[in-house]
Amino acid sequence: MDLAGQHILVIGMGATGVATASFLGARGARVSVTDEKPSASRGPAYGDLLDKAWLLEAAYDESALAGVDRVVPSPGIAPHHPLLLAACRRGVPIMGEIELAFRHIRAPILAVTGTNGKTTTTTLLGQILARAGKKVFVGGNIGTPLIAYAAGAQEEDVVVAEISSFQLQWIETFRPSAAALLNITCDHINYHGSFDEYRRVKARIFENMEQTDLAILNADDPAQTALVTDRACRQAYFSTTREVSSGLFVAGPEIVSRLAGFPEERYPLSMIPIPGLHNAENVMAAIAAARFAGCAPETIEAAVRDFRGLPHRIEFVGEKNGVRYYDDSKGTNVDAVVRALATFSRPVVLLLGGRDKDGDFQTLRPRLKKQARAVVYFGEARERIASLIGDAAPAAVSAPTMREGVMLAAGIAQSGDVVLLSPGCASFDEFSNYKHRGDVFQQIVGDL
Ligand code: UMA
Repeated sequence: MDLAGQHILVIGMGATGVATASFLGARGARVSVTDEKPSASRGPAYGDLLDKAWLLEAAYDESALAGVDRVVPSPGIAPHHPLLLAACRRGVPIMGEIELAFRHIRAPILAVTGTNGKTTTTTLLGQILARAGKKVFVGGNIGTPLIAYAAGAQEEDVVVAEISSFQLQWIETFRPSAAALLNITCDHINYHGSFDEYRRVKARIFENMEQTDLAILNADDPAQTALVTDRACRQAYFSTTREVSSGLFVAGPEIVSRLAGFPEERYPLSMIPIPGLHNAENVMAAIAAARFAGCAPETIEAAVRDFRGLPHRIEFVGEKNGVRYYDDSKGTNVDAVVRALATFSRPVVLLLGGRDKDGDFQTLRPRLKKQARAVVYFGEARERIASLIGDAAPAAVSAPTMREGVMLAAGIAQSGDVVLLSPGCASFDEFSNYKHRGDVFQQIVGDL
């Protein structure tokens, strides 16, 4: 794609926007940039752009579109953002960062998407490939934007990319060699407008895939039924509940792999060191992609055995007076809370709250009834959530901040219980992100 001489507007100057502007500028484009934040508070990486001759700082309004050939929005810019609506009205093409990166990346891309489990699966897949001796870049929604990789030397054999629905919004030709869709449950409705639209955008990950490519799907997820059956690419399914003819499934103490083109293989479930059936799903998806990429079963098993999981995902923090504390700060939607609860057989005191994302909290009712000793509602969303499901657990209390919530939980929990931070909400009411929330939680627990 020839970018020289083009005038491109990049919206949002976070990690993606700054990397995109640098990429475009280095290829001879004139780059206008805009952000709701004033220039001075856009961070040091943005500051480094300011001396570039190709950079133009534009106002955060429709005037930014004057004379531009194309718009590249950051993933966080919602599709109904006024600037994007104005670009559509004026006929200015919109291209996502993932699309731009794809057009310049040489290595095959193994992509992972889904509402929950993306980061775990992406990380595990990266570790399996590295263990198999491949040079691998792991990036995308997990951290380093793909466009930053596209800008570099690109010496890797393979790219493992975590891809969010936000990033799929503006793709055109993006075609991963293999793509796993782990699950689709209610999330990001504020951004996409409806669950159907969210589901439609998620499924776009497969839309350009061809016969030699592999789509990996969850056979147990009703939201995925019939998503790819009409596609040209190969398909592999995974299931924890039933036998599948092409793919992987859990049978007793084993994972059975029946991938097309491979002999039947078996992996012990006990090789998976991270708890929960949802992690068996993540591992099966990673196995399918790793076998497709040429990794041997022994290498896969060894890498899975050594996998230690990720911070803030049902992470054991410590034990105090017989109560075990777990940090699942990454559990920012209701489905993640259901999954986290399902990993425990002990009574749970659940910390739920933060900034509401319009989650369907009613779906927690059966789990809370079965497992919760109490729920502590905290943060901005506490009143709304309590008004919806406050009667679902035997006890319910409420605290304005997470810190006060943890103190209440510590007072309620009895020896043998679990205190679980799995907030089902975003963190931005009190913290800069979920990592910050998890770090603070761990600090509070450490101080107990
Ligand atoms: N901004 C505006 N107007 C808006 C919204 C944002 O000007 O309406 C500006 C903000 O002031 C800020 C910039 O845009 O300066 C932020 O852009 P961004 O939100 O796209 O964030 P990036 O820093 O570019 O990070 C993005 C992903 N963020 C989002 O999708 C919200 C990161 O995923 C990703 O790691 C990174 O690109 C590299 O690919 C984070 C995330 O929360 C972890 N993702 C969501 C999720 O996992 O659920 C999808």
